[in-house]
Amino acid sequence: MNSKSHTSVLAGLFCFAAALTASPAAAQTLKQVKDRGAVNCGVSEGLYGFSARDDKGAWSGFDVDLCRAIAAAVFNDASKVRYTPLDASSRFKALQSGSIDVLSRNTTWTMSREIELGLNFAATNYYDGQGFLVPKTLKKDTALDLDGTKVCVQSGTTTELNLNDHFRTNKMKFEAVGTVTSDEAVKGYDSGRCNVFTADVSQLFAIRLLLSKPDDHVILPDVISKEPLGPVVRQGDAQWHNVVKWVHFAMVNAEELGVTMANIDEAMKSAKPDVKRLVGNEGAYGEQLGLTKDWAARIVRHVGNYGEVFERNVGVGSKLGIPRGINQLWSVGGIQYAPPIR
Ligand SMILES: N[C@@H](CCC(=O)N[C@@H](CS)C(=O)NCC(=O)O)C(=O)O
Repeated sequence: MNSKSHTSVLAGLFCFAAALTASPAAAQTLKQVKDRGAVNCGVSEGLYGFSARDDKGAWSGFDVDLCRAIAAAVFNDASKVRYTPLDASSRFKALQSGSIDVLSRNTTWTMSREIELGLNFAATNYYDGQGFLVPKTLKKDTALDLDGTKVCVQSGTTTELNLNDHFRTNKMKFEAVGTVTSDEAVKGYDSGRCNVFTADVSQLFAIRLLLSKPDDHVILPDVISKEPLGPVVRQGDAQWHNVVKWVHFAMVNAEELGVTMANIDEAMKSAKPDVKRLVGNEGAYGEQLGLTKDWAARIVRHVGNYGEVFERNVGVGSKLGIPRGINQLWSVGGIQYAPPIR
């Protein structure tokens, strides 16, 4: 064997070994999703505005729309999603076991959830914080005025941990009424088993709507924690992680560029370089992701840009009526900021 062919045999072996290490069994999610013809998405059991089912069993909401956006990008069809409703305690096991491909369920990005549980948060699609809901008759104005209260809280959440920190730090006593499902927590609060309800503020807006007399309750102005909420994937599959991450970034970039459900067809003809890259008329960004060139245009066409999704599901014009606040784009004073497609 001459030295040239020796080198090429070695190179061949090296490539074979590299190919083996580059595609472990875990790094197959996108292929599995395509073969199955649907994205398996874990959502909450029912949180109006975020993930809720109507009488016909159809899912909608802000978290549901992230699942739909992934399906739109992969299949050009936002309905190709299988939903698994999960409570707070079972959500991570469902992801670890592979029974879902992505968890899109008002889940807070924390260090231990990535490092200890072997998961990756793909993005923060809702910057939230923990707050308190109280009956107006309790006459409490701040979160520092809750000494001696009974607090309903869902187990297996960051909420439970922050609650303990807050009361301990401020030398207040409380009785925690822990529940497994939000339904139990809502019933507990509505029936007076507890006189304070704590959750991420976005969830308090949703829960207040379920009470027998929503107008008799107020969300206190204080926020006691940072709750960056976003979609989660398993570690070890960079391609799928990138797909979920860039689906979110595409929606934020589309809003920033003024590309909407209504004008997506005009945007496909735009001469602006950054719009051309977004909709797939310049570069091969979609193909490099394992998708098609028009992946981002599909998302906007079927689901909308980030602002459209926010306003439709939870914004001031919706039943929830949540102001956009820090979830505004960075260019108008918020902190939603997506790296550019280029
Ligand atoms: N963001 C927090 C809290 C998430 C959470 O599960 N909150 C409850 C508040 S009620 C909820 O959304 N429950 C809905 C459900 O269990 O379906 C976390 O990730 O731990």
